[in-house]
Amino acid sequence: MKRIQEARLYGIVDLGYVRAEDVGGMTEKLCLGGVDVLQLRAKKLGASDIERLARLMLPITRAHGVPLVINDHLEIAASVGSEGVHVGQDDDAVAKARAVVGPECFVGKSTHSLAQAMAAQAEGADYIGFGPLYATGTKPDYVPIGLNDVAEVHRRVTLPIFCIGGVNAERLDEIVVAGARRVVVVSAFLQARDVEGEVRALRGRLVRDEG
Ligand code: 3NM
Repeated sequence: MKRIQEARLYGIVDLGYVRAEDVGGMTEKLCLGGVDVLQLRAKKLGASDIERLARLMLPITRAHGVPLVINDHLEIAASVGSEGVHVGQDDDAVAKARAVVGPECFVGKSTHSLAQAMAAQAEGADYIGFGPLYATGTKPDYVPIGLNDVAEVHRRVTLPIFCIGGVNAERLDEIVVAGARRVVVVSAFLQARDVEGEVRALRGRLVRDEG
C-alpha cells in the first residue's frame, strides 16, 4: 500500500461528475493512470449509498495499492475500514475523526489559509489540503486563495500539503514553480476524454519537474 507521506498526486471520485454506475470504472482508470491516493466524495448522496460505493471502490484501490479516503463520513470510514478519512474546517475535526476511525486510519483536513494550515498541523492532521488555488466549479462557494502563500505554507508546515482547486495540466507548471510538491486534481481528470492518459501525463510531469 502506498503511504500518504510519499503521495504526490491525489485524485477524487466526486459524484458531482461521476454517475454512481460509473464509479468502479472511473476508480480503475484513475488507479491505472497512477494516482497515489484516491478519495470518495459525494456531497449529495445518503450514507448508505456512499458506503456501498466505498465497498465497491475498496477492492479496486487495494489491488493497485492506493489508499482510499472517505470524505466527511467518519462512520463509513470506520465501518468499511478505509485507509483514510478527510474532514473540513471544524475546530476539533481531527480529534473527533480519530476518536471514530481509530489509529490505523489517517486523517486529512481542508485548509484555506496559512493560519488554518498551521492550526491543522497543531491539531494533529496527517496531511492537509490547501486551496482553492483557483476558482473552481467543484467547490463554487469558496474564494480562491491564489499562489502567493504556497511557498510559505511549505516553509511553515511539515505535513504533506496537497494543493487543490482548479489544478489542471495547463496550470501545473506555475503551481509547481510557486512551490507545490503535491496536488489534488478533480474535474480535470474526471472530465478528461482519456482519463488514464491524463492522469499518467500529469503525474509524469509532477514527478519529473521536482525529481
Ligand atoms: N476542496 P477541481 S477545492 C474538493 O480548497 C475541493 O478545500 C477544495 O476540484 C479546497 O480540481 C476543491 O475540480 C475542488 O477544482 C477541487
